[in-house]
Amino acid sequence: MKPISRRNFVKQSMTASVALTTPLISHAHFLTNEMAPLQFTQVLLPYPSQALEPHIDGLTMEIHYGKHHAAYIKNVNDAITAENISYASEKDFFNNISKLSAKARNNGGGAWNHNFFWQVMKPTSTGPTGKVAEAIQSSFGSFDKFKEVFTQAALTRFGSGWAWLVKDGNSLRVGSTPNQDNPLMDVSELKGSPLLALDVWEHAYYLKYQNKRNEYVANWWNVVNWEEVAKNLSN
Ligand code: MN3
Repeated sequence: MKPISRRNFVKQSMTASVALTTPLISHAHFLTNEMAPLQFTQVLLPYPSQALEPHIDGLTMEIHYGKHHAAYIKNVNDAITAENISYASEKDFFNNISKLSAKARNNGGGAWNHNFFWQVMKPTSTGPTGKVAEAIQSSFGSFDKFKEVFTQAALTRFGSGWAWLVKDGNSLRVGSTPNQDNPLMDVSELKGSPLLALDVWEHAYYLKYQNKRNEYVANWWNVVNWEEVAKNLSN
């Protein structure tokens, strides 16, 4: 091997340091991209649109997911761009929702709530087990009592909105929110970490149940994904 002169050594070190700098620059660029404005994305429907029948019909699911939810996603992202909203996460976005426009609030809620809703449903519900069953028992006394309280929240929400089961500190609570508000929003009376949600907008049930929200809610228990609720509880 040819001995390296001091001059050559300096030259080679400089080349090496340039080479080292290159990935650092592209890494910095990557970080900059990551801090680009928050964008909401629509989750894939975890099952075919007919999979929740007979409790929730396929056509309702197609319109609900493909039209209503898709529109919330598009509109919240439009609002984020138009209003230069620059929160780094969905959590920060909802934490500061009182400072944002009605368009951002309604569509941001619509985007997030439906992403959550699709995932807390599945074709065959098995009922709560393990820690979820224990938490429901200790907060509500029994599963039947919890169902009664949740059903009441869903039926007494006047007009459009959502019923929720949330974790609030060490206990579980049930409540409802109007329109597309959710318990992550700083404006929400009901606060906590969402475990389960039910959409009680007429668009969620009208084709099959018309004005009978009570039948929709009663049948919806057959499609609750308790494994997902357990996952939300452990987060
Ligand atoms: Mn809906």
